[in-house]
Parts: sequence; C-alpha cells; structure tokens
Amino acid sequence: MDGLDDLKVKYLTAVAGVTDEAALEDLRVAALGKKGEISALMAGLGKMEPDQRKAAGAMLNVLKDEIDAALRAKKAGLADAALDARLREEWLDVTLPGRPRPRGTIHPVSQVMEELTAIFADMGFAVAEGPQVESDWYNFDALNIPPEHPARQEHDTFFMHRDAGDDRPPHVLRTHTSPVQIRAMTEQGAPIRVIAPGRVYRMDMDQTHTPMFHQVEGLAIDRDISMANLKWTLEEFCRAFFEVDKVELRFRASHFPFTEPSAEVDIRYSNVGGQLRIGEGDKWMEILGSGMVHPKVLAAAGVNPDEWQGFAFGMGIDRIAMLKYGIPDLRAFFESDLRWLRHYGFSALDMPDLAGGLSS
Ligand code: 2NM
Repeated sequence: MDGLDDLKVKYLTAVAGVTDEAALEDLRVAALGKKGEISALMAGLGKMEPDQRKAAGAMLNVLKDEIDAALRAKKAGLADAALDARLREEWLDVTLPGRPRPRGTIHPVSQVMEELTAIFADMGFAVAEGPQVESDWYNFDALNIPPEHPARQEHDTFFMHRDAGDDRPPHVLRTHTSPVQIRAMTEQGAPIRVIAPGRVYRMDMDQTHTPMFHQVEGLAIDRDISMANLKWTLEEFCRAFFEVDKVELRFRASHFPFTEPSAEVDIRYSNVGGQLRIGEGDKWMEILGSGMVHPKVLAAAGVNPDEWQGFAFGMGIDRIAMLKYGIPDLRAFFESDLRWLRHYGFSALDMPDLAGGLSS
C-alpha cells in the first residue's frame, strides 16, 4: 500500500505542533474519525484481493495505533502543561504572617453584661428585653408607683415630647428595666425566671452619675419562692462574678414601692492600699436592691398573687464593672476615648463562659 509513510509523517508532525486540546481533537477526527483518512483507507480494504488485504490491513492497523498513541501522549502532555500553569498561577505563601486582628475592643459594660448573662443563664434565667421609651404605665403605675408618688420625682425622669393640647401622659425614657419584667410576666405568665439587662436614663450628672447608665434586674416567680432563694441566688452570682470562693452579703431592711419586704444588699470588702478585695476585710459596699415582688405588681402583670410569689433585684452594671476591673472614673465609660477603650476594653475573642472561668 503506497502513501502510508507520507500519512504517518503528516499526522505525527501535525500532532507534535498542536498547542491546545481543541486542535488536537480536530486532528483526531481528521485521521481516526468515522470519516477520517485512515478510516477511509480501512473501508477500501474490502475491495482488495485477500493476500493484498491482509498485508495492507496489518500496515494500516500499525499506522492507526501509532497515530492514536501520538494523540494520547500529546493529550496527556497538554493536560500536564495546563496543570503546571495553574499551579504556577495559584500559589499561597503559608510562611506569611497572619493578618492583624481587628483593632476594636469590647467595652467593659458589654463584657460584664456577657458575664452576668452567662452566670444567670446557668441558674435558669432567660434574658428579656424591652423598649427604652416606655409608657408611664409600664415604667411607674404597674410597679406600684402611682402619679403622686414621690418616687416619680426622685427618679429624675426624662419625658418625651407631647404636642400642645395633647393631654395624654407623656412617654418616658425608662428609669429602670423593671418595665421589661412587667412585659415578660404579662406575656409569659408564671412560673418565670428572667433577667433584664440594658440602658436606663435618669436626669443626673456628677462624679458618680451619668444620665444614661446600665442596669440588670432579675425576677423569679414560682409557687413557693422566698427570700432564702433570693439570698442564695445573689451569693452564687457574686461568687461567680467576682471569681472568689468566699463572699459575704448583708441584707439591710429598705423600702421600694415594687417589693415587700425590701432589702438593700451590701458585700464585704477590704481596701488595701487602694486595691479592693471582695469577700474579706471589714468594709461593706452597697451593690444592689431587692425584695419580694409586691402583690399589686404581680396583679398588674396579670399574675395571681394568691397563687404565685417571687423575688426581684436590681443592680448597676457600670458600678460592678468598675469594681471588678478596677476602673476609677465612671464618666470615662461614655466618652468614647480610644485610648481608654484600648486600655480597659476586652478582646472580641474573649467571650466569657463559666467552664472557662469567666475572665480567664
Ligand atoms: C430593684 C430593687 C428591688 C425589681 C422589681 C421588679 C419587678 F418588675 F418584678 F417588679 N423588677 N425589679 C426591683 C426590686 C428592682 O432595683 C434596685
């Protein structure tokens, strides 16, 4: 059979010169495809004499295998080259230093809120939230503070605007988070265990007061909750929060409109050269107010006081943050001074949890 050497040279040269897979596929079709040159020659074998056919068939098969092998080798070569090019392009230097951490910090108030939420959650308290602009009913009346009650003046309330001629009582910036507990009791009924941390507002501004500050209040209502449960809960909280084995609390009789009986709670501490230590020494510091929720307050929230009773307490978050982290000046809390925030702020990765020992 003539011309096979020419065919061989033609295709092997073409295959060698190809630089992409599409051109290679075109070549394969031209040579070995159904209507390709080699296939056409194969089809011609039928018209030959048997001897001739045998010899020509063998030669064609050898040529076909050679071209096929060349095509496959080239295809593999192109794939390797493509992979090499990708690997050259897509590289990563794992010896580079890590990216710098975000430079913002967690404010001590946020940190303390996370801490006390973790502690009370561990004791079965859910977190409740509510609006900061409240009706005077939720902020005062429901809490057994009627309109003529002196506590309304004592609270130095911020009132919202009312149009002239609108005689409805104005809304207020909440003066405590107690309205959140009223809403929670009204919505969920009893039994209930919630804490309400958040911003509160009173028209007061001096060394130790800012017009906006933070409070957490707690509420536990069930059939037989007593002052004993209150005392244990607060001691357990202080032990966990101040991270000391021994705490001592002192309950002093007091008066709030929304609790009966009421008690202010002091914690034992010492002051050694300006270093405050909780749980030792002979000094007492007031840290919170508390009591058994007044029957009128339960009734206002739709909870039957003949069936249910419980304790409530409230404390200032900013003050216990200053105490725990040795921060001297309250007013700096809300000045957004970056140097102060970097100094007293916490890492965002430093989320408090009880298993990790809160602030460790
Ligand atoms: C305090 C002191 C004593 C208190 C009462 C209630 C409610 F809504 F359940 F009646 N919440 N918080 C309470 C009781 C707050 O803060 C010094």
